[in-house]
Amino acid sequence: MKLIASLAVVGTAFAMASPALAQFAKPEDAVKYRQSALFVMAQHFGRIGAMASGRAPYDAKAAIVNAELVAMISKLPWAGFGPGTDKVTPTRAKPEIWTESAKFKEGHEKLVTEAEKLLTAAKTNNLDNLKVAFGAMANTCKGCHDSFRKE
Ligand code: ASC
Repeated sequence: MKLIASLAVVGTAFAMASPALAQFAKPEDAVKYRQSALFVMAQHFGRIGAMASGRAPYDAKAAIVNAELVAMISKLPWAGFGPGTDKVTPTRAKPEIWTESAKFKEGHEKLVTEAEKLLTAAKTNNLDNLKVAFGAMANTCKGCHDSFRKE
């Protein structure tokens, strides 16, 4: 009984320490996953950006569809930055992601919040609201890129 209880404690601790990596067969998959998610998010965010900057005509329905995808996808990449995924190349991920993990977490949590605000703004069907929320989210993207992404 004692042994089972100890194993349960170890198992729980392990699950809490490495929830992210446990989802991937190998570190290379985690890196491919996070890069893919960031790429797809950037495509949909970029379509909103085109409307916000006037490079594309404002289409309220398209803005909502893209913002829904951005809000959903914004939650995904972070699971791919688990322990042991810092040594996989090629990557522009800086070591600070793992040495300043609290700051990194704060950044990606802020991104998810900004993405929700972007969706809320898109649903107002008002281009000015969309522009404001797009700018706020773009700044959040940039903040983390400045600290945690190599040029
Ligand atoms: C984008 C995109 C990013 C961010 C960033 C904002 O559209 O692909 O990575 O915005 O450039 O500063």
